Amino acid sequence: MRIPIQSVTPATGTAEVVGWVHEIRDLGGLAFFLIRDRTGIIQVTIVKKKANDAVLAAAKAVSRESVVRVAGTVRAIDKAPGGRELVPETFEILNMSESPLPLDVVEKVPAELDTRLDARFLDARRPRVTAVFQIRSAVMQAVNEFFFDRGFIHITTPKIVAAATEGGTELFPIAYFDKEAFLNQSPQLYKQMMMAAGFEKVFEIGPIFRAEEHNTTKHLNEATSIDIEVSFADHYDVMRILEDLIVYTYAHVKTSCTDQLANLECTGFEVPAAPFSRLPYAEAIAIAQKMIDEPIRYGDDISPAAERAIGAEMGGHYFIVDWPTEIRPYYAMPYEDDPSTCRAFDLMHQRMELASGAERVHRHDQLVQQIRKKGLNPESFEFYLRPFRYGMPPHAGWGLGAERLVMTMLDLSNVREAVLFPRDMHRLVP
Ligand code: AMO
Repeated sequence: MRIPIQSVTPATGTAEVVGWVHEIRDLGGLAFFLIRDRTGIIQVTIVKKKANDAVLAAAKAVSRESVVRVAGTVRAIDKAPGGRELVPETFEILNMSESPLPLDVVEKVPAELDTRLDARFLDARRPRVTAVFQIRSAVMQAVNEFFFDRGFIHITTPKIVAAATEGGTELFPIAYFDKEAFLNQSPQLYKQMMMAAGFEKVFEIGPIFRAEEHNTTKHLNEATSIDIEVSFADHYDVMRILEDLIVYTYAHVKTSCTDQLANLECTGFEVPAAPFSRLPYAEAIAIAQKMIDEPIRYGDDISPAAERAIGAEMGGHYFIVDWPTEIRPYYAMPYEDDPSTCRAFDLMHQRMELASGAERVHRHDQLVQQIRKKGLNPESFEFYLRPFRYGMPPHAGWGLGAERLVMTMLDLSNVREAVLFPRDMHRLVP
């Protein structure tokens, strides 16, 4: 019976493993094969004088990255990975790989990201890349646990929609029979509608589509958004949920992904401490004005350079709060005493924005007015506005980018590293 390579020890006595031929070293009388599965690597040692003919024939024929099944005796040896080696009695080629490989799986030859993404199935065989996606999976597990533990209802909302959520320009139009339709930019309108349904606490993890013509290291045209909406809550309440989630997720990764973190050399991996600081937007702008040359004024969006300068000053995770109403979406609730600022926030990591959220406008008349103020037509939002006329509770929520969360957690240089098959302006295949 096959066992995961990670569990093979000299104490096992004999073992059968399946995996890929990671490396081949033929020293004449002696041949070494490294066999890799998703759990680890084991050395297979063949002493040619002692091995049987079938083993010798397979060992001679096999190419790198072929799939093999090897069974034999396990022996302790200092120099091999994991302090053990497998001396085979059988060596079976399950599927031979072509040569040369489009990408070197052994990480001696660093490849360009584009080459790696073109051959993602091979790239993902590299232990470092496997580690990223194992950690991403652990992040998703933690996020789901966190919300289920707190009584959230998991929802799934449509990705084919009739109207823009976040405003007009960044939409992908699609052919939908005889109707005009788009890929959804955010579950925003639908998660809010579920507050009118009385669901009270909902979460969704799903794709969002942004037709942004940004070719940067932190923008994707298809991203994964972790969204929540909570009734009878204000923006402070959902900020606390957000920082608790970040802490919970980091802590889960720290305890459940020690091997993967070691593999990625994330030696300084630290679980952040909540509460995160709350920096008013006006102060964030003042920091940027001090630190960078480009002109920036109160009421401007925070530019990438400003984001970096503020991040350098603040470090770690922090919130920017009390935004000018003018630069936030129509659904953000203005403060009663000063409607020029609103109950919106961004969660920042030193390197970039991770999440946006707000307490929402829940009164129908005020919402219609705010939609008009943004130059949008309330008629195209009728399906969204309707629930606000029949008992919409006060509510708040946020959206957190899953890829940016993983990227900043693991200090990856490009957000594409955190996506199996990224979609950007130049990449639609594979
Ligand atoms: P926003 O548009 O700020 O807010 O998106 C929320 C978070 O989603 C991630 N994100 C992206 N990640 C990679 N590439 C992109 N192109 C991209 N666009 C967004 C970011 C961002 O912080 N409806 C609101 C949320 C709310 O108020 O509940 C919204 O979508 O990490």
